[in-house]
Amino acid sequence: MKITGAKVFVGGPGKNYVTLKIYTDQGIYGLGDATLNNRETLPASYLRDYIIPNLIGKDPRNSEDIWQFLYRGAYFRRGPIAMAAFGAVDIALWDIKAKLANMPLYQLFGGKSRDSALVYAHATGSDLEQLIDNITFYKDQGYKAVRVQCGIPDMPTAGYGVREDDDSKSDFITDFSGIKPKIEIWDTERYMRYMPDALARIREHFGPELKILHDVHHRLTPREAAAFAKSVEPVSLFWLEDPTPAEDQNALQFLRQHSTVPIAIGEVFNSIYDCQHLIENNLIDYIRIAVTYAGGITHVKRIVDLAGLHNVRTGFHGAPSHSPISMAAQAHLNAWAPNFGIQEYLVLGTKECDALFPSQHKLASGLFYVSDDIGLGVDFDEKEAEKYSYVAGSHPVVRLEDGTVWNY
Ligand code: CS2
Ligand code: MG
Repeated sequence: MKITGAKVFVGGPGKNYVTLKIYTDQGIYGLGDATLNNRETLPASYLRDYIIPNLIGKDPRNSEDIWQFLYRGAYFRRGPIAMAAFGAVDIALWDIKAKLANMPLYQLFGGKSRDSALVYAHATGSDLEQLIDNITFYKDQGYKAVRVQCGIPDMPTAGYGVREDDDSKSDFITDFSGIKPKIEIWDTERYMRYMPDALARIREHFGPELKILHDVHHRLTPREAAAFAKSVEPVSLFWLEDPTPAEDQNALQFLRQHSTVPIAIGEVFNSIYDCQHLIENNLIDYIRIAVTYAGGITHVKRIVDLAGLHNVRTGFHGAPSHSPISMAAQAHLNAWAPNFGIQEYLVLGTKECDALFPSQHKLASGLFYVSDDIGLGVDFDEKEAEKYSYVAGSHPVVRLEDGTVWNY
C-alpha cells in the first residue's frame, strides 16, 4: 500500500482550520488537523513544502516509522509548528489504519473503557451576574462541568476569556480584523482581590455538585499562584488551570507546598519532554496536551501512558481552534484512556461546521459519545471547503499598566 498524494486546506467557518487529506493507492484516505491558532499558515507550509513530497510512495500503515522519520529526521525537533504538522500526518495515518481494519479507531487502542466522556464548557461574564446566568445556561443543558471566567471590577480591559463587546469578529481568543494584536491591560492585584470571592459566590449559588474549573492563563508569579490556590481551596475547584507560565516548571513545586487544589497544565506543551518532570514529580493532576500540536496520536498516547503511571489524568485541550478532526481523535483516546479525566469541548456545533466535517459524534447533557463509524468517524467535504479561505487574525497581547509586556 502506498501514499499517492496529500492536500492541505486552510479555512473554515469563523476559523482557519488546517486540514490535511492523505490519499492512498487503495482509495482509502485519511484526515488530519494541523490547526495552530493564529499561526495557521506555518504548519500548512511545513506540510506542503517538506512533508508531503516525502510522504509520497511510503506505506501509510507504517505510522510509527513515518513519525520517527519526521521527528528524528528533522534534526531541529519539537516546537508547536513542527509538532502540529507531524500531528496532522499521524492522525491521518491512524484514520487510514482504522479504516483498513474496518473498525472505529478506539478499537485499535484497546476498545472502550467508558460509554461517554465528561466534557466542560466555557462560561464567561463581564460581571458576576452575567457569568452566573451563563453558567445556568450550560447547567440547564445538562453540563456537569463548566470553566468560569469573569470580568474584574476596575480592570482596565476585560481580562482573559471575557468578551469586551459584542464584536462578531472575535471568538474571545482570536480577533479576525488583522494580524496586529489588540492590547489588553492586566492587573494582578485586582484579580487576586476579586476572583477568589467570585468563585466562592459561584459555588454558593450552584451548590456542591457542579464541577467548577478556572483558567488563570499563565498570569501569576509562583508566590501569587500559591496564595491564590490557597485562597480558593474552600471552593473545591475541579481544577485550577495554568496558574503560572507553563515554561517555569519549578513554579508548581512552590504551589504544591502550599495547596492541594488540583492543577491542570499543558495546553502549550508539544512534547513528552515538556510533561515528564511535572508528571513524574506529581506536580500536576491533569495533563492538558492536545493531539493537534503534540505530534498526533502516536506521541500523545505515550504521554497518556506516562501520566497513568503517576495517577495524572487527561484533560485534553479543546479550544475552538481544534477542528472536528482532532477533536474526533481525542474522542477516541478519551473512550479508551484508563486515566481519562475530562475533555474541554468547544467545537462550535454550527450548521456550517457540521457541513464541512460531517460526523455522527454526539454531545448530549455534557457528555461526549464517540461515533462507532470506522476510522476517526469524521469526514471532510472538499466542495464545502471551497467556500472558505485563510483570514488573518491575532491573539491579544497583554501589558501591565506601566507598559510592561505580560503573559497572554
Ligand atoms: C485556553 C485556550 O481553552 C483554554 O483553556 O487557554 O482557549 C487558549 O487561550 C487558546 O488555545 C489560545 O489560542
Ligand atoms: Mg487554558
